Order: sequence, then structure tokens, then C-alpha cells
Amino acid sequence: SAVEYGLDAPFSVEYHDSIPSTNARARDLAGEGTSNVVVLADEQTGGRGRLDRDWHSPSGGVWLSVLFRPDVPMAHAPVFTLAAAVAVTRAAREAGVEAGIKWPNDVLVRHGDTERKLVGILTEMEGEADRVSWVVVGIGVNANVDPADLPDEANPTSLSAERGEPVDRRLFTQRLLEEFHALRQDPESVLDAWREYATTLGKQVRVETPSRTVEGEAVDIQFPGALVIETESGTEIVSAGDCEHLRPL
Ligand code: BT5
Repeated sequence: SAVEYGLDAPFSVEYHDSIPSTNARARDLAGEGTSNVVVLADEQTGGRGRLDRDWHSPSGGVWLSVLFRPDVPMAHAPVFTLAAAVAVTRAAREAGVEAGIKWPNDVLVRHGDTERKLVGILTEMEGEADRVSWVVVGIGVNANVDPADLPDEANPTSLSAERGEPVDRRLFTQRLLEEFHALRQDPESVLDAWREYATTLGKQVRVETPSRTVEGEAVDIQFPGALVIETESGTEIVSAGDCEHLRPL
């Protein structure tokens, strides 16, 4: 219900021309007791990816973080990462860019055999096992950015590079947030939408986690975001948070 997922209250937007990290700022706001804020920046000077990796965030991107306080157990929070991936995929497609989702948190554009990274998502949270205190969903979109200014090894792309012209960032951000807000209030619908855009399902993959490597066919996704893999020795389930790398085989 709307109340359960905390949709009732309006959101405010805090805009920065330049900031170290919108996620760090949103976490600080959470620590001050704030909720329902979108922190948005044109440039980040200390953007972060998962596992403390760097996230390059030159001027022209859409770098944003959504802070909210859903009434859900901690274990359900990964569904918000999936919701963000679906939201940004829909907004990209509306902007004419055929994006797809690579589990767990990348939005990519396929060029022949290579997949180029358009978006990264970083979800952070704090709270008790039975109820999160806050969730920050950080979404980094290479919007009007030259991929030559991004790290090569990541095979980056951008909305402007794919379209051949800049995107209206205001309109794009608005559509992205509308979709995200609708999805985060209706977590049951997220998985079906996610499957529709997934590039990972039906493929042979190798997933590395801190404790093991799992190889097999990615057959499905499970609430709140785990990947189901059929291996030679049976079905394995890898949670999104455990994934360090996923490679197609
Ligand atoms: C992610 O990490 O993909 C999550 C990125 C989240 C960024 C957003 S921006 C708003 C908010 N504020 C923050 O500080 N963060 C969030 P991961 O899966 O760990 O991927 C990181 C890797 O992607 C790096 O090691 C690089 O190889 C590559 N990379 C870095 N910057 C990139 C970019 N702009 N585009 C494509 N790839 C990039």
C-alpha cells in the first residue's frame, strides 16, 4: 500500500553544480533525520561505485540520489536497485536509446557483441533487520557526456553518444524519477518489469562472489534481487550484494 512504502509525502530536490558524491550527501541528510529528498548534481568530484570503486562523473551527466524511508525489512532493500534499473531503462528508451539491464546493477547498450555501460546504480541503507531506517538509491547516468572522458576499461557509453545529440536532462530526470517512484511503491511489479529488459537471463554466465565462483545458465531472478543459476551440479542462488563480477561465457 502507499502508506507501507511511504509514498504519501512529497519529495524535495537539492541541486548542486558540483559535489563530491550525491550518495554521501544523501547519507548525511539521512543522518540528520531528513527523508524524501532527491540530491542531484551536474558533476561529482568523488563519485563512488560498488565495493568502493570510483565512479567518474564529469559535468553533463545525471548524477542523483533518492533518500527515502520505506517500511520494509532490510533484506528487501535490493528490490529498489532493480526498480532504479527499470526506471532508468524506460527513461532511456523514451529518449531513443535501446538500453537493457545486466544483473545486478548495470544498464547497458549492446553494440554487436559488446555491451557498453550507460548507467551505474549504488544502493545504500541502514537500519534494523526487520525495518530499514533509510535507503539511498544512487543512480549515475552518462547523459550528455563524451565516453572518451570516461574510463576505457568499463566500455562506457552515454545517451548523447548513442543518440548523436544531447538529451534534455530535465525531462529525462523527471521521467526517471516518475518511474522510480511508481515502482518503489509497488515492489511486486518490479520483477516482471525487470525480466522484460534483462540481458542476463537465458545466458551462460560466470558470477564471482567473495566466497565462490558460480557458472551456469542464468535462468531467473528472485525477490528481492537474487540471480538463479542452473549449474551442472544443481540450482544456485546468488544475492545481488554478493556479486563482484558477472561475465558472459
Ligand atoms: C556502479 O558501480 O556501477 C555504481 C555507480 C553509482 C554511481 C552513482 S552517481 C550518483 C551516486 N553518487 C555516487 O557517488 N554514486 C552514485 P560498479 O558496478 O562498482 O562499477 C564501477 C566501475 O564502473 C568502475 O570501476 C569503472 O570501471 C566503471 N566506471 C566508472 N565510471 C563510469 C562511468 N561514468 N560510466 C561507465 N563506467 C564507469
